Amino acid sequence: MKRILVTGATGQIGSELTPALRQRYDADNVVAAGHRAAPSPALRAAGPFVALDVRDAKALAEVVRQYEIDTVYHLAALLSAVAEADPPRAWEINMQGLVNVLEVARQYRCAVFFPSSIAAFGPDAPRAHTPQVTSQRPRTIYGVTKVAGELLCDYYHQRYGVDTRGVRYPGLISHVAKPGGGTTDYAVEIFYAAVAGRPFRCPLRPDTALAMMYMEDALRAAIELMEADPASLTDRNAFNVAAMSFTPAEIAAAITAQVPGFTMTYEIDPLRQAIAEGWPESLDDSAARQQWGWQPAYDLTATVGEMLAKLAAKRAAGKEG
Ligand code: AKB
Repeated sequence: MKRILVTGATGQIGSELTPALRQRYDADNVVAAGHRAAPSPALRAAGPFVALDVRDAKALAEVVRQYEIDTVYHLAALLSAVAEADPPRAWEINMQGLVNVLEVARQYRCAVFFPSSIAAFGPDAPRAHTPQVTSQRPRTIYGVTKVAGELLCDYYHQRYGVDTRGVRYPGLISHVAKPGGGTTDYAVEIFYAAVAGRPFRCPLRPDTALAMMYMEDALRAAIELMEADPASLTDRNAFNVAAMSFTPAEIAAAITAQVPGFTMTYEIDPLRQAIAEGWPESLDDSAARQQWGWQPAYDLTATVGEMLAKLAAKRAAGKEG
């Protein structure tokens, strides 16, 4: 049985990946680590929790030693827009955190999952069906840390034999934890407005298409890649994974079809707009499909249906404002 550490367990992906891993590998075998001393009562009650700053290499090594960890899902990171507000801090958290994880993985022979992002591409890469191997010249500090992280994970695999694996996530949509400080966050926030009966002010222009994915697909991608037979993996890191592509106008139309009174106006955030214009609108994920059988389950219609239903249920239970 695996012994897993999830860094960033209180974040957007971690809040859902941690319970999914606990269900699959038994709660006691999955240690949730977050920088917040007070995680949700559900996260703390459901299995081991440690307060951990991934920049603290010693504390990280101690957790890995103490819990006899053999696999790290390293999710702790700042997202694109918030990283742009303080690039040195973003470098420290996103890069130093990863270096610490890889070093501890080398020492304790752990496998490592590292999520890269569509942010690893820049404006000179093809925006449609962006290939897995193409120019990567991102213009955000977040993207720079993602490209460097992909390369570093490959380096630790080639140089030290660390079992590093990773995907490039599109914008992620989920009803559990809200994202914080990303460029694709609008595609989550729009649902909270729709369910609350509020108009939504969109920070991106109506025709800005971006690659997106529902969280259930994202969790499955991480778990399936980590469970894939290493013999079938020609690549290790930076697998493009795709699910859907839409513009703000298209998602608004899909929501209006189910919430007839819903309205959206535009208040363009120049930072987010500029970032989005440099990112892929869709990805070529043929390598992931061929090497480990990747297949998304949720398209835009399924995502909209699920998000509206889940958030409406939360709201009815008084859990969402
Ligand atoms: C962001 O918008 O920063 C993230 C991402 C695409 O990596 N959701």
